[in-house]
Amino acid sequence: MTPETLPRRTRGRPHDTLLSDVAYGLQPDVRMLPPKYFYDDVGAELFDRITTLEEYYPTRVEIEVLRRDLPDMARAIGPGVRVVEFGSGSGLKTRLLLSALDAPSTYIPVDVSAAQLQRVAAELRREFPAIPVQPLCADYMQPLRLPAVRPGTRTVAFFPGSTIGNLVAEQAAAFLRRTASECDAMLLGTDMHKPTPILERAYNDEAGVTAAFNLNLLTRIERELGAELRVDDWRHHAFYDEAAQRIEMRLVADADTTIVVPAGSETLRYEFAAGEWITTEYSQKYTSAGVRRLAVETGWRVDGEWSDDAGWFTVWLLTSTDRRSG
Ligand code: AVJ
Repeated sequence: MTPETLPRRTRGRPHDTLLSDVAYGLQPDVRMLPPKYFYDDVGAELFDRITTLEEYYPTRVEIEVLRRDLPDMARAIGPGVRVVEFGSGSGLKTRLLLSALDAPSTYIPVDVSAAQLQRVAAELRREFPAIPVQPLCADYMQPLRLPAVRPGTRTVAFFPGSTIGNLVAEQAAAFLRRTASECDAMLLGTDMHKPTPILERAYNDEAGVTAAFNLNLLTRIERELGAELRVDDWRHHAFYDEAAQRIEMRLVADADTTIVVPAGSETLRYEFAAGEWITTEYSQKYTSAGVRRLAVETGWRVDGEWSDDAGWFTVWLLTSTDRRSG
């Protein structure tokens, strides 16, 4: 397994692994790691802390919109729906949604972490004894295998947090096209384009929690892959790329440094000169017109748009134009 052969060998793998994605992503002409690997136990904890930071407005503002407008959203969605959440729904947003809906038939959290799913399922069953919880352990970026449903029951996807912003345009389009064939409706959260200083503050908090979240990716690679690297040689960098309308997060080498990754019988070495970087996350910001265009191009109709007064964050109700039911 030499770096030169990896792109071919890893392309289109059904199950990406940390090792294959690191071996591919650290190559000199790639230098990019998928943000999904941020969320080990430590990373999930750090992300929870990010959502409570004054600078990080998206979670707070989305919850504000949900608190105010969920009655409206629930009326538009209708009674008896099956809710499929992309992500394990550990938080307040899921509770607000399940409380607002009229007699949801089932709640299906979809997550790759079985442990996380079991925790969430146990909590929600206790809190919502009338709603069957059927966790699905899966990568929601792959086609879903949802359980069969009684004819007439509509399936509504819940994808809050602007997590869709981690996907580049063509991935987001593919994801929406696929889910339009799997679900009847979607409640989607998107973080909106806004002045650069506000966005850059949100990803460069004073307390350094976002920096720790970014750098934890290196600690994870060190621990889980037995890699040799020096975390202290790296620093967090996040900026708003106004042309692309997205936050880009990087790990920047502060000194010449090396990452050595054991891979079976081989050892992969990646050299970085001071100032070189690895891109670790894109976080796309949207305009209303942009979301509308993306939705109609991927098999959805826009049936609702709810934002805070400043227009910082929007929750959308999309209805699939790709299915007969509903
Ligand atoms: C969970 C992907 C929506 O992009 O704002 C927060 C992750 N990264 N701070 C985002 C994140 C740095 C977050 N998403």
